[in-house]
Parts: sequence; C-alpha cells; structure tokens
Amino acid sequence: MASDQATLSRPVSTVDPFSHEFLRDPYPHHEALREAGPVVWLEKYGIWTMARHQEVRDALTDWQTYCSSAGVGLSDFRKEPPWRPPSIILEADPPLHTRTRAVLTRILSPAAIKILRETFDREAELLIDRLVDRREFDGIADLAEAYPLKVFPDAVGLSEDGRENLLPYGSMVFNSFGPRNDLFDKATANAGPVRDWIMSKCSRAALAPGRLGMQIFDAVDAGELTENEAGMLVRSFLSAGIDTTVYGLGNALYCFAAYPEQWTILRENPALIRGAFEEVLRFEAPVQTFFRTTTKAVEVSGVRIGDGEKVLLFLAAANRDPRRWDKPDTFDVRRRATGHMTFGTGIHGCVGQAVARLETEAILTALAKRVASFELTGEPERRLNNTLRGFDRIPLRVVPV
Ligand code: OVM
Repeated sequence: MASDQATLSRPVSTVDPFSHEFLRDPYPHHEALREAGPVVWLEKYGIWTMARHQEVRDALTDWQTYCSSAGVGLSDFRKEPPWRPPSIILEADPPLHTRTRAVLTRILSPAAIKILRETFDREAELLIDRLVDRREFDGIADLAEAYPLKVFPDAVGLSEDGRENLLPYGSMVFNSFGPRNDLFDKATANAGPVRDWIMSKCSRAALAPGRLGMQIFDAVDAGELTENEAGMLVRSFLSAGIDTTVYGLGNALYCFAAYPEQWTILRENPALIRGAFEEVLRFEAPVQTFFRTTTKAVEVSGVRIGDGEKVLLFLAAANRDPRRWDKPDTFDVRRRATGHMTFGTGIHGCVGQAVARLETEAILTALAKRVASFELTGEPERRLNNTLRGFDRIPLRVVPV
C-alpha cells in the first residue's frame, strides 16, 4: 500500500517493560500499550512493541519479515556479540531452522513422548503423596521446581550430578533476552562455571542411551545434523525445558490457591485438566515476551516500521486482549483458552509443548485425586525475571480429600 509520512502515526510510550515496577504488576501496563496503538514506539530502548492479539499473532506467523536470527531478545546480534553462541533453533531462520526443527519436532512429537507418560505419572503421584502427607510445603521449591528437575533431565538422559546448575542456567538464558539491567547482572554473576557444566552435559558421551538427548545424536548418524549441532540442540533442551515448566506449574498452583472455586470445578470434572492448563498459560503466562527483528521496512496497521528494527512481542498482553477474549482478566478453567500466545505460533511455536502438557497433566491429575483445596499460609513472593513471570515462594497448606 502506498503511503507517506503524513498518513502514518507513531504511538509512543515511555514505559520500561523490564523495570521491577512493570514486572511486578504488568497488567495495567499491558492495557496501556494495547490501547496506545497496534504498534507502539518504546522511547526508553528505541524499539517497537506490539501488545494486541492480532498484531502479535501476525508478526509471529510472518518469519520472513520478523526474523529470529538477530536474536529474540533486546540485543541485536548484528550489532553486538551474543552472550553465548546463538541457539540453532530459537535464534535461527530457515533454512537452518527448518533442518534443526525437523529433528526436534520428530523427537518431541506427541506420539514419540507417549512412552514418557507412565514414568511422569508415577513420579507425580510419588511426589504429591509425599507433599500431601506433609500438609505444608513451598509450592515452588518442593513442587514446581522439584518435579521438572527430576522428570525432564531423566527423560533427556542426564546423569544425576550437578543438576543444581540447571535453574541458574535457565535464569541466565531468560534474563538475557532483556536489557543488561540489574536482573541480567545478578543472573550472570556466576556464568562461567554454570555454562561450563551445561556444555559438558551436551556431548554424546554424557548422555544415556535411548533417551531424548541421545535421540538427537541418532540424527547425526542419519546425516541430518553434525555432531556439533547435536550438542547445540541438547543445549536447547537444557535451556528451554526446565524454567518454562517450573514457572508454568508455579503459576498453576498460584491460580488455584487464588481462585479456589476453579479448583473445585476441576476436581469435579478432571476432563477439564487439559483445558485448565491452557487457561493458566493464557492468564499467567510463564513466558511473557519475545523479540523479533525486521528484515525489511513494513507497514503495520498504519504504522511504518523500518528495516532492522527490534520488535518486542507481548505474548502475555495478547493473552488478555479484550479484542480477542471475553472477560480476559477472569481465570476460568471452562473457557476455550487455546489461541493464547504463550507457546508462540508459526514456525517457532514451542516444540516442547507436548512435554509441558504431559508434566502439568501428571501433576494436576495427581493433585486432583488427593487435594480438596489449597490455602496460602503466607504471601507468595515473586521472582522477577526479564522474560519469565512467576514466584520465588508460594507457602501452601493442602486440605486432603
Ligand atoms: C534455546 C532456547 C532457549 C530458551 C528458550 C527457548 C523458548 C529456546 O536455547 O534453543 O525456547
């Protein structure tokens, strides 16, 4: 469409989406950004942002215009060196992305991971039995962290030693998508040893036979990847596979403690568990944002974005856009929440989502069998992160069935 500067407006905001104030309570800011316009200029960082469902979705499905190879954080890999070698799936475009994605799509397909269900269900029941017997526990350390930290590294085929490095590494990865602020500095203070440990676990020699990690190396033998690329994809498992589900489970516990009637509805109809997890992801998105970088000038809803510009996509704001959802600020496990942007969409849509669903369904099913209600025994404490939304501590007491 032909247009000139005179017809193009540029909504502007002075907000810092990575300030503590914003991260503590992002929802009023999300609303302001959605209402400011379809695309908004963020003065503080000299970048664009989109917070409405339609625009976020359209950008995610147009990888030719909104690329990932310049990084999916604030930092532009074409202008400053990345803090670690770029991911060959997350921070890549076709054709490299197409090849690496095909391998992980196969390894993580619902059919392929069905064989994990028995183990995931058993581990969930063991853990929930122990926690219910205790009555009081921390929903984060004792459940939301403990469960993924057991079942996911086991599924990948990691040895037991050193798993305490996984959460610090995840914190580093997800904070590094934001600016070099205090959260980034704190997360990367001990980067060296943590990064070294992670890389030492990404080799063929470190992985158990037959598990998800070694299945990536099987793709080397089939000629689909190089040995080095296989190690980099194991690194992607260890980067993306833990914190996301930890924050997702924590947010689920928080939602059911805050909205007890929703837990009652779920317990009375366990068929709702699958949809309830989607509603948690919509309502309290563990992954709040990702960036893209434009590959050419583009006009979006009457606003012109130049070539090579960073665009902050507000997945969590799209999830509460009243243009898309009825009563967006209501947590309702009976709603059809699919269409939320928390897993992204398009060619980079979460490749591990079947594993995330398996973990959460195992935990929620085990809880539904044994827990009548959750009570907070203290104020939940937030853990701030440049990308993730979740908690440091959720002090809980459960009332057994
Ligand atoms: C990766 C990676 C890291 C963080 C997140 C992610 C949400 C992927 O290293 O490939 O996907």
